[in-house]
Amino acid sequence: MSTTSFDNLVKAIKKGKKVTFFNGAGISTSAGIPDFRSPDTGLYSNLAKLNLPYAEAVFDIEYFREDPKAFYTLVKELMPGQFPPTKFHYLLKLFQDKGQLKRVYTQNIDTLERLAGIDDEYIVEAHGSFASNRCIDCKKEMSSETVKKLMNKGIPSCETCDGYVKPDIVFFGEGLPEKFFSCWNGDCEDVDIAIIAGTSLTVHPFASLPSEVHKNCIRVLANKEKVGDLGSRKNDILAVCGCDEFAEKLARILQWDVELNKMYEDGQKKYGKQENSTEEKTNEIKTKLKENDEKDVKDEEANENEDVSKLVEKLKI
Ligand code: CNA
Repeated sequence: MSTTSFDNLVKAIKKGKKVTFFNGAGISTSAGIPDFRSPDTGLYSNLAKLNLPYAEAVFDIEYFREDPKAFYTLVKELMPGQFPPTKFHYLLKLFQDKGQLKRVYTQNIDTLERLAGIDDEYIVEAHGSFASNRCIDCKKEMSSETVKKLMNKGIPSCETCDGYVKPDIVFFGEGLPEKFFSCWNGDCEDVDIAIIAGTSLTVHPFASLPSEVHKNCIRVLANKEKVGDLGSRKNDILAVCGCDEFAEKLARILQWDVELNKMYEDGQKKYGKQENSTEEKTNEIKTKLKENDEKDVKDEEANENEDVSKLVEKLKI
């Protein structure tokens, strides 16, 4: 990833051109959420324990009707609320703040774009999200709180018709949300800069979006491997690297790095796992030692009192 290869991208951004993002699971792996297809760490390579007939069955609506257990085992691992947004997510937020975000098309269901502060009008969750849930038969909605409660007892099922309930994430065999089509119809001709990140570009129709943008569009791939037809057009830029590394590099060139780091650190404090600081740990240890010292003093006093009582008893005899 050389700096000169970024020249056209940086010039276009400085001219005020807007950016459209096309995201996949790879933008969230550094937050701790596994993607589908990375060897060893991806969900598909870790599904053996679920005894599925084939890996994709876990997100297949017909298989879910037969046996929803595998899906709900995974849900516990993927459920939002456990993961903080990454540097890449905050790069999108920076583009929004600068007025240069056109749209974020995401295949992700983890809602981390929202958590990073991207407004609803910019986000197209092509494969739905965990934000809402409904019965697969009568379509009655169920709140996420109720789903979480019922999940502790087994598979959530509808209070009205007893059908299984699932989050509104799009399974194989289901249609994409209307917003995906309406936004893309309007945006398609109008994408000047496309950043395609963290996706294997294998799930259609999403996978074909980057090839539908106009010929003069600057298409940038930020991914650990080369995917799709990226690299086949003269304006294409290939950044074959981690998404966060890409975000850091672009922010540095645009001199947005201080803002990016601040946003990321604030996000870690707000949504990251709360590791106690060294100072807090030292204070905890000091408090424990003090408590132990006080207990020792009390024990000694108790022993002394016991000795005195025994002596008094003896003297009585
Ligand atoms: P995928 O097929 O698993 O591909 C991920 C791609 O990202 C691969 O090309 C990897 O090489 C690449 N990659 C992984 N980590 C990084 C990284 N740190 N930096 C750069 N590149 C990286 O996932 P897709 O998104 O292409 O597949 C579409 C599926 C995945 C959608 O239906 C999603 O719903 C589904 N999914 C979403 C999540 C999530 O919401 N976080 C997690 C797992 C799967």
